[in-house]
Amino acid sequence: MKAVVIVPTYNERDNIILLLNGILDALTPVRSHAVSILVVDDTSPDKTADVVRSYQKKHKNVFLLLGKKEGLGRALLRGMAYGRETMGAELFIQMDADLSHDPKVLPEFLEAIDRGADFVVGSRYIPGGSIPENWAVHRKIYSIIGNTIVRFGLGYSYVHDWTGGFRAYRHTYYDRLKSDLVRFSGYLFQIAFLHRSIMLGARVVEVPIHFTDRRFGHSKIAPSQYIRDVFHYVLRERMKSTFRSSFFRFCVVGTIGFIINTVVLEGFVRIGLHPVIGGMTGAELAIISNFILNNAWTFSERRIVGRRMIGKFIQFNTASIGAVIIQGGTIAAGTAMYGISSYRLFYLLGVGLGLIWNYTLYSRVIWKKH
Ligand SMILES: Nc1nc2c(ncn2[C@@H]2O[C@H](COP(=O)(O)OP(=O)(O)OP(=O)(O)O)[C@@H](O)[C@H]2O)c(=O)[nH]1
Ligand SMILES: [Mg+2]
Repeated sequence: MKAVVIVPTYNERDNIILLLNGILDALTPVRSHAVSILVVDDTSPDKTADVVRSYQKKHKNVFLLLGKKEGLGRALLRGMAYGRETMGAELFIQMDADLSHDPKVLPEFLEAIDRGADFVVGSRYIPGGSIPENWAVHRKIYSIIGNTIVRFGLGYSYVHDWTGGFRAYRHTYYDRLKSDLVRFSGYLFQIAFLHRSIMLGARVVEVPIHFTDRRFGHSKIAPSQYIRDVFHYVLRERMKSTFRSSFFRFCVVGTIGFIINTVVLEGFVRIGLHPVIGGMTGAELAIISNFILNNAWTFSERRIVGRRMIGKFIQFNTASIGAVIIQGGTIAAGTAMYGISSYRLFYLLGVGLGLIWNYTLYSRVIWKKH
């Protein structure tokens, strides 16, 4: 596979040669992939680019892409665009230039890809991996808390390291996500790229890494705001996925149906009819409302249209009759045992039981996935 190692740099002149040597040493024995290196430098004032240019004279598979400083996320995207358009990259490897990422593990990344991984994550938080002992306590806390919020907040707890920048991924994830990713910067870029790739079905494999503190130069990423940004991301994504989830929509539609059902029941009781009749009529009207709203919204991606709707409505109604019978039966049994005045309690119980019945039939039968 044609692989491109993308190394973003900003003022890394003291590190870059050591890193390039390390990458070439580690990858020269690898035969299964044709590897090139692309340094994406944001015209560093310390003239990192000059050092790379002189290195290129002896190493034909080292490339340099210059740009203006727009942050790490943008630099990576620019590097990947160049990798795809000019270098024919099928696989990207991403690593920091400051010697925090040990190139010796690169062959392991490639082996994971060969075994079918789509997205390899260099992980500090699995057995065999580590964060620097000499990191200040606040930095350790930021990193651990940030990663824990993301892991459990997004609900993909099998991935342990979300914010690191030592990764390998197939080009498809860049191709499909590039326009979506421009709005994320810094650590959020790393989180969003991995998260969105997983949502597209990427098989993630973590390889343990020891993260060493940078030896030369200065850190560029400020931890301030970091936890807040991570928290906002997780919250926003969670709300989006909840709103999109069919069970949430089913509950909203069901609440509307419940209101219709209740108003009819109470109206019938008030004009002197038996609650069983009120309950069943209300339930039927709620069924009609549920069918229309679930079809238009809850299961919109499996929407039933045209003449099939008539047949489906009959099927839906038949299925929902189960809920009507459950509700009527619960009210009948309850009021027979505890007197007519207890009907509200058994109405609620019947609604609860009917809800389980309905959701199961709607998602498995009426709007079943094909
Ligand atoms: N091209 C480019 N590279 C950047 C930019 N910001 C950071 N980098 C590079 O991205 C990598 C990671 O940045 P670092 O500053 O090391 O961030 P960090 O690893 O979180 O923090 P320290 O290791 O403490 O410095 C390094 O190779 C940087 O040179 C940027 O705006 N443009
Ligand atoms: Mg670093």
